[in-house]
This record gives sequence, C-alpha cells and structure tokens, in this order.
Amino acid sequence: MLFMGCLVLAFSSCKPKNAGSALSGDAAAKAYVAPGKYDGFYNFVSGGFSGQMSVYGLPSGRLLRVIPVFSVDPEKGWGYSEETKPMLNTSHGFVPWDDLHHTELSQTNGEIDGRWIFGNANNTPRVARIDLSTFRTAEIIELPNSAGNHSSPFITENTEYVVAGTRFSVPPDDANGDVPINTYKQNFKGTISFISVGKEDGKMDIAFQLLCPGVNFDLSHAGKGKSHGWFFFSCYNTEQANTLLEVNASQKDKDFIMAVNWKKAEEYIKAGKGKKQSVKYAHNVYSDKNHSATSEIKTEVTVLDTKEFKDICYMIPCPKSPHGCDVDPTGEYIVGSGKLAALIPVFSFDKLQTAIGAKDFIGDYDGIPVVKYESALYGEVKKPGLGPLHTEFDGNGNAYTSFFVSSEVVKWNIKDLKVVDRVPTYYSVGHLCVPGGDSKKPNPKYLIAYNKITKDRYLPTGPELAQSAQLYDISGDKMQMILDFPTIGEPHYAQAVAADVVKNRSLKFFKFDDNQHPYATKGETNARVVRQGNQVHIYMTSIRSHFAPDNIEGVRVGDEVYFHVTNQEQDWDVPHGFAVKGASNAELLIMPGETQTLKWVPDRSGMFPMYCTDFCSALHQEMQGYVRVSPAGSNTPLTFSTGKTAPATEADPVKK
Ligand code: RUQ
Ligand code: CUA
Repeated sequence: MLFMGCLVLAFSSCKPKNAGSALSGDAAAKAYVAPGKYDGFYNFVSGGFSGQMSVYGLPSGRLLRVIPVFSVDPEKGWGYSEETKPMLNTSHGFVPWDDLHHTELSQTNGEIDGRWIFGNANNTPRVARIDLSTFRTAEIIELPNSAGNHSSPFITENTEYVVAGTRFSVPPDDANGDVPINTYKQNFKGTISFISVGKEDGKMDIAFQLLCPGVNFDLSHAGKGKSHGWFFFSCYNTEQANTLLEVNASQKDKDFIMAVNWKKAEEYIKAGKGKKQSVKYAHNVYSDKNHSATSEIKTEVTVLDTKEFKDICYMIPCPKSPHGCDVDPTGEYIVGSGKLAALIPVFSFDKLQTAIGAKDFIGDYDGIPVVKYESALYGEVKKPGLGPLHTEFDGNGNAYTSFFVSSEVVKWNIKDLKVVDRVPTYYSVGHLCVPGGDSKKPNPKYLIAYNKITKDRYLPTGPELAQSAQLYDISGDKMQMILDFPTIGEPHYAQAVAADVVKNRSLKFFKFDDNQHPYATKGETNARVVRQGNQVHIYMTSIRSHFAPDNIEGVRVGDEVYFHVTNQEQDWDVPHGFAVKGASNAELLIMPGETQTLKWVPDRSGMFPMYCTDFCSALHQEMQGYVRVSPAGSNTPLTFSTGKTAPATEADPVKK
C-alpha cells in the first residue's frame, strides 16, 4: 500500500547524509557575541509542552529568560503566589499546565512594534498576552466552543485581532455534548474566535466567533497589505473522521485552506446579525499597579454561523493535509504546506478575488463555497522535498520552507517558484523563523530552524534528548549554518525582532509609590503581624539584607499564614526571594517595588526558618528569620520583631 509507505516515512523521517557539523571558523565568528556585548536580536521561542516561552539572544543562542505563561513555575512563584494564582483560572478551575505552540509579536502597520507577544494554550484553549516591558504574562483569555487551540494566536497587521481556530471540532458548549462520538458529522462544529486587542492597553476580549464546519483547523495567517481584511486557515480532516485520523483523515487528495473575509464578518456583527450564545470562559488580567491578578468568568459570546452568510468564508482546495499556511510580505501569495505532499501550492490573492467575484465554485463544503483549485492557484513549487510544514519570508522575494521528512530547509523564489538553495537540518525540522518573517518587513539576516529530534547531536541525557534550534546566516545567496543550541521544552513557532525594538521599553523596577497592593508595606516601620481569626497576615519588608519582621511568635498549628512581602529596593535587578520550611508551596521571587504573597498552613508546632532565596548581596546568606509555631489553642502571644535580642523572659522549655 503506497499510502502506508508514506506514513512510515512521515513517522521515522530520514536522516540526511553528511550529517556532519564541519563549521568553519568564519561561521563560528558569525555567531560569536563577545562577553559583555548585547545580541542584535531577541528570539521568542514557544516551549511546547513546557507551557512557557523562552527568550534567547541571537546570534549567540544565549538563553536570557523563561517567561512563565500557562504552566506553574516554582522558580518565579508563578501560579503559587496568591497574586498569580488567578492567572491560571479557567472555567474548569485552576489549570496548572498547558501546551504552548505559537508565539506572535504585536504589529503596527504590518511591522513588529515590540509591545506584546501572544501565545496559545492548546489543551485547555486559551490565549495569553505577554507585556514586553516586564517580560511577564499580563493577560490570559479562555476560549469557549473550542478544543485544542492550535490555529492560534495569529494577528492582523495592526493587532486589531488575535485569531484562534479550534483544532478539535466539538459540539458547541451550549449543546448537549453527551452524544455518541460517531455522530461527529451531525454534532461536531469548528469555531474560529476573533479576539479584539485594545489599541493602547492591549486588553483582550472575544469580539465574535465564527461557527464553521466540523474540521480540524491547524494553522493560520492574516492577510496583509492588499489582503488585509482576510485571514487564511489550513484545515485537515475534511473527511470528518472521529477515529484513527492518521488513516481516516488522509483519504482525500485535497483538504482546504479556508479564506475568511473578516471585515465582512465585522460588518455583520455591527449590523447585529450575530447570535448570543451562553458559554463560560475565564478572563484573567494581571495589574502592575496592585501586583495582583483578577479572574472573571464571562458568560456570553456572539456567534456568526458562516453557513448563513455566503460571503464570509471560502474553501480553497489544498493538497494532502495542509499544515502551515503562510502569507508573503506583499499579501499576494498564500503558501499551503501539505504534510504528505510532494509539492508546495502557492495561491494568489488576486486570483482568489477574481474567482470569488465570478462565482467560480466547484460546489460547497458543508454550506461553504469551494473555489476551483486552478482558479486560486498561482503555481506549484515542484519536487521541493518531502513533508513541507512551514514557510517564512525574507522580503527579497524568497521563501524558506521546512521539510520534516527530508530534514531540510528549502529556499525558493516566490515569482518563478524555482528552488534556489537547500540545507540540511539535524533533524526533522518543524517551524522556521526569520526575524519579522511573517510581517510586511522581514529583517533577513538569520533563519532559525526548530528541530523535533536531535538524535546524536548532543551528549546523551537518558531516554529523552534535547530539542534544538539551528541558526543559519541567510544574508548571502547560500544559507550557512552557524550555530546549534538546545531549547527549553519542545519549540514550535518562534519569532525574532531586532533588539532595539524591545530593549528600550524594558522596565528596570516597579515604582514604589505606585504600588497599590492592599497588603503593601511601605517602609520597615510599617512592618507588622495582624491576626484575624485563624488568618495571620504578615506585612513584611525585604531590603538588603534582612526581612522585617524576622522573628515571629504566636502562630498556631492550623493557622492560615499569609506572608505579604514587599521588596523595598528601587534598583534594577534586585529581586529578593522568600521561602519558609515545610510550606507546600513554591518560593516567591519579588521584584523591586513589588508585593507578593505566600500562603502557608503550618501542620506542626516547632521552629520554622525562612530565608531569601535570591543571592542579593554579600550578606544574602544572613537574610533569614524564624517563625515559632505553637500547638492549636495555645496562648503564646502574637509578637514580632526585627533586631531584638531580648533575654529570654519565658522559661526555656528545653532546659527545664
Ligand atoms: S506546529 S511543527 Cu505549529 Cu504545533 Cu507545525
Ligand atoms: Cu535578599 Cu538574598
């Protein structure tokens, strides 16, 4: 069976010949950034099943930061401090993990503006916005009527919208989902969410959802320039299979790229044509004013059924289970990448418009008009490689496509569709990134390949080996590999931008005077401990190199103790950490000027040391204290102090 052969290939992927690494000294110099010198680019890399996003400098490949997004991170207290817990709230309650596949930087006029970066959660569908002045997750919105939020978070050229297409079609949230799985064709629907983004503050809101046929939406990209106002989504499983998709969703020779006229959809929404649907989803916002998150459960979305409006969606046939769906910098060319295809179809936006105008349709798919393949096609790149996945652009008329099965990057010319160069990757490349490579203005110095498999490339580390990134210089005619570095988690999409666009917005510390946290302690003289029933609130300060108070007595077993620690520093890069023995919690890492809270319920009486976890000064190791815990019901008075070494007035129970 020919088809099975293909499948085996897709699974195993070939190891290219000459899998060597012979890098010339010249290549090494290109990736060398001298100690103390800054990199020229930031690279924001999705962490896949780590749920986080990591930030590398390019060309050095130095890891600069891991930003906690959808997964708890004990290193930073993300999801452990009382202030950050609401960020991981969903309609299913607190969800401490997710799978982040795609990163997308905000744009103005189709160029990266350095304000925010968005990330998607695949498993429990969510979209996050990270603020690039703090490199912290500022907002997370959950998506109703969705499952497997893969086709996300892609943006329009002025960040008007972030879109999110559902990978799994499912019965709508307000329908009875308790139906036989094999009623897929009747009961399962696909949705696409349009999340609006506040022009100034970036605040997200679900503007509307499009109800679509039950297929798997895989990836997407917005139109730009002439195609601004349109969005393109690759879809597979147009067979609508509900089992063994590796065979059953690969039956048809062509699936689709769905073209969406979102400006039209917007008009219908403005004209009140949307239907209100009752749903449940969480909207979580972190404030740098009170250093706390709030989570609100929302209960309604507006849905447009695309079947009822014949001029919103159009299906373009696309060979063999399309995965990547990329739009070139001019907005004219739309590149589909069939995972099982041996060619790359390139569609023309102008031809698509003509075909739609002339109603050049070959029928409909579940009520959506299907455009004739040849009528939308600009041309095909013939025999480019095996298993095309993703394409990025250099703005000089070239496209770069990753090939998972043949483990290579292929450079081709968009006008004549001729292959001009190819280089191996080690191994099984997924996404690619050129700085600004999906914007109107790429910065084509480098190309980074994100590889799924590294096999023999690094020292063995047990059954699981690192995933990796490989950096290529693409400034000349020939691509040249100059660096190879392991990544955190499994990298999927990544974006990069010239350092200048981001670095000057970077915040150095939070202004103390602006701290509106209800439990902020401003100045050591205000440090105190307050009991409210069985709650003990500790208003604590931290400054190099002590806590106030650092001696606390009168806490009892079963009390709920809240350490509200305010970092008094007003200087760049002086966080203090905080941890207490036996706490079933992570540490806190408190930035200068910020307040964070650790909840602790002591389960036994005794002496509990606490200390600063982040090396903050020569006397960091002295930054410590004690909490005395007495049995439940004891009448040890609640006392607290800093710098007091009063002689023991109480009888020493040990000596007696
Ligand atoms: S994916 S390797 Cu973006 Cu999840 Cu293509
Ligand atoms: Cu504060 Cu170490």
